[in-house]
Amino acid sequence: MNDLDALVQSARELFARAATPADLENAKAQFLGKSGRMTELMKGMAALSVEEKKTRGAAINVAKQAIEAALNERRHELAEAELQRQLHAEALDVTLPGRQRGTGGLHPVSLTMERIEAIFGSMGFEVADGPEIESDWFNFTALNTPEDHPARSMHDTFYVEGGSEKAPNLLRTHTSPMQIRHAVQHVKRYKALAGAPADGLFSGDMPEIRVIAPGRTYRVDSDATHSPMFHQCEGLWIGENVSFKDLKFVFTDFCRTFFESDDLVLRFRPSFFPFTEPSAEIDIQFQTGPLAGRWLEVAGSGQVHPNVVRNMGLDPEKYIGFAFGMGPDRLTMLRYGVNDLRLFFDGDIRFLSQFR
Ligand code: 2U9
Repeated sequence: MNDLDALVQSARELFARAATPADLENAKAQFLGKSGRMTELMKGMAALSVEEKKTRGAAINVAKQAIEAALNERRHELAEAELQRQLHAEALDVTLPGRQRGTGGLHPVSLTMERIEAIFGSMGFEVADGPEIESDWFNFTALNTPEDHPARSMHDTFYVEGGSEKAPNLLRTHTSPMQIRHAVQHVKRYKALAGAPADGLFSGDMPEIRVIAPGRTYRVDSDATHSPMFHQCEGLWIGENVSFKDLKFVFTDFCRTFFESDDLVLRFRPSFFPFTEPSAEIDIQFQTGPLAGRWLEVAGSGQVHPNVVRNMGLDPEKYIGFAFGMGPDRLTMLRYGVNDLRLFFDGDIRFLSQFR
């Protein structure tokens, strides 16, 4: 191999090693630049004869063209590689599914609340609303809860700022205060219509009170079956002749509709609540399905205590009725077979989206 072939060879090798256009232009300067190898070769011709200059000149020209060709080839290669890199980086997979706006859905406990409202609505119950921060009076005193009742302790109830030491504010521990508020408003209206005194016990005529109170409630309690925030739905039916018979009928109808089970059986078990007397726990039993045969506690209930009827502004000799209270969280667990209450409040979309 002569010196020119060797030069072309080394140019090709150096160009091939250039990884970027800038590398390549630097490599080019070494051969074709002002003080590059080609210029050196040309200078070297000065000492040659005219004849020798002709052949050497022609040979150098051929070598120069070969180097330029190699340079252009490598330029194209690098440009093509850059193009491929860009195409790859900006690649669009047209077979991927498009981005869609996710479909939202109601929380499973909200679905239960809506179900409860619809079922009791069909039986003529109104839906009450009211504050989550309550006064001691509406949450405890009006509901016949004694001053020294354990539920009033700081261990069980979240007390909040505002109010006084004798009448503190708290996060409602049940939804009953909404029913007291509703009943007081109801009675006030019919007292006024009858021209009865606003502060006495009313024994005139009025339409029945039939109301449910669904909502968030709070207690100092936290484990697999208790959350510091939980839901309740209570119901109240007050009239002149409303008895346990009506409670049994209404609640049986509710449970069978809610669980879509016509042969579901109810059991009333004696119990105690300050606001009802007598009181009963309500258990249900499915005849078919995964829970068949077991007694499951679903609600508390009772005939409203005369002191509570008085606190509504009504004469308990004339007006009587029943109340019940249930936990929609627990009803949701039973309906869908969920075994941990905390799943409802963790906000994990993989769990929640199953109820859409
Ligand atoms: C008024 C008068 C009485 C509502 C009642 C219960 C029994 C009861 C529990 C069920 C599940 C609470 O969330 S829970 O643990 N509730 O056992 N609630 S009677 O009694 C009332 C309500 C309002 C004016």
